Amino acid sequence: MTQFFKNLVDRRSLLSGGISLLGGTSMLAASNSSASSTETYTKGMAHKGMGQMMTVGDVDTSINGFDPTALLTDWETGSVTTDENGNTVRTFTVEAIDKEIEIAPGVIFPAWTFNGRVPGPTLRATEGEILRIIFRNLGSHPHSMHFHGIHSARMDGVSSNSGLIDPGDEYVYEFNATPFGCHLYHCHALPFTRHMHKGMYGAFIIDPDPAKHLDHHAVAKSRKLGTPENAEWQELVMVMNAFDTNFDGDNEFYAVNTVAHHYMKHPIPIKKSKPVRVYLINVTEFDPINSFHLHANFYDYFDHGTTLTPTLKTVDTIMQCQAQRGILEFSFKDHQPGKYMFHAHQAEFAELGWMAEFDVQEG
Ligand SMILES: [Cu+2]
Repeated sequence: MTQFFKNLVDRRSLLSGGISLLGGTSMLAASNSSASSTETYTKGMAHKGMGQMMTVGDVDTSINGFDPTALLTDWETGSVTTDENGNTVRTFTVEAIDKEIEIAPGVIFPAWTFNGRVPGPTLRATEGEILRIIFRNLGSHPHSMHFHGIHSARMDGVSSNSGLIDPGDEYVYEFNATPFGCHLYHCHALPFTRHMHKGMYGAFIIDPDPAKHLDHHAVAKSRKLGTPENAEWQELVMVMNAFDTNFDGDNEFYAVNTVAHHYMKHPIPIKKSKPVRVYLINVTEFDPINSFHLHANFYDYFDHGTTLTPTLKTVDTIMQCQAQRGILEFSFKDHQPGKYMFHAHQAEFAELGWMAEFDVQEG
């Protein structure tokens, strides 16, 4: 048995027969504890629809304190002041907090979070601003914030420079918002895999300043939050993540924005008249790549979001390695209303949680 198939069986065994080990109460719809995991999987595919190959029940988002549907659009823009030189200073406050979260119905994961949620807050700024991030460690382990962006060594959030911030301590990161794009931040404490997969990551979006991009002025304005041009779009942030619930170095659950199959049970409403822009980030540990496949449609892709013209045109599938990210733009304006699926094209990831739907509506 290759390592790949061994892992597959291990993970399916856990889901079909061993979920109680996790303290969980729900099962996959296709599970059958009297059958082997392989038999269960085969029977499930033969006799049950794809729609039933998912977790049963729903996560109580009020107990989690965050709702994956709300996470799609809750941009954290911080507070804005002007310094003595007339520069815009945007300040965010981020706290590291240990927290148990429910990642699938009945499956509790001991997360380390930024601001009590996974992914952490979606920090959003405009190109050229001075950013100040006040980071407080209220958790039980030393942590840091490492931003993907351009900054000095002291602001890099790795142990050899600004260092790790001990529990109870505070550090202020400060740097300029550049380059514009779809970025991320994450804890850079070692062991890196542990701190990442425990939930310490979030989206970091820098909107282009239209005044700096007269050659692509209209596009730049549409990317800048708060403009009338931006309001014409439906913007969504999606962080592809996964959880190793038994700490064996393999993921048991996959998702966009943490909760397995959330957007299958709560499809994302889309007005067909408005174009869609997805800020997509992959933070999945243990698997080398993740992917995004859209059904019945194609999109333009902006790798890292650092350009105002697409780096890939008319594609329906892209892949991202860990920390890679990009912007997807597409439209359903000529489609019939209805449910349109999107998911990782690794079928295993989809069945273990990374499967979702848009609910395209008139309007
Ligand atoms: Cu950490």
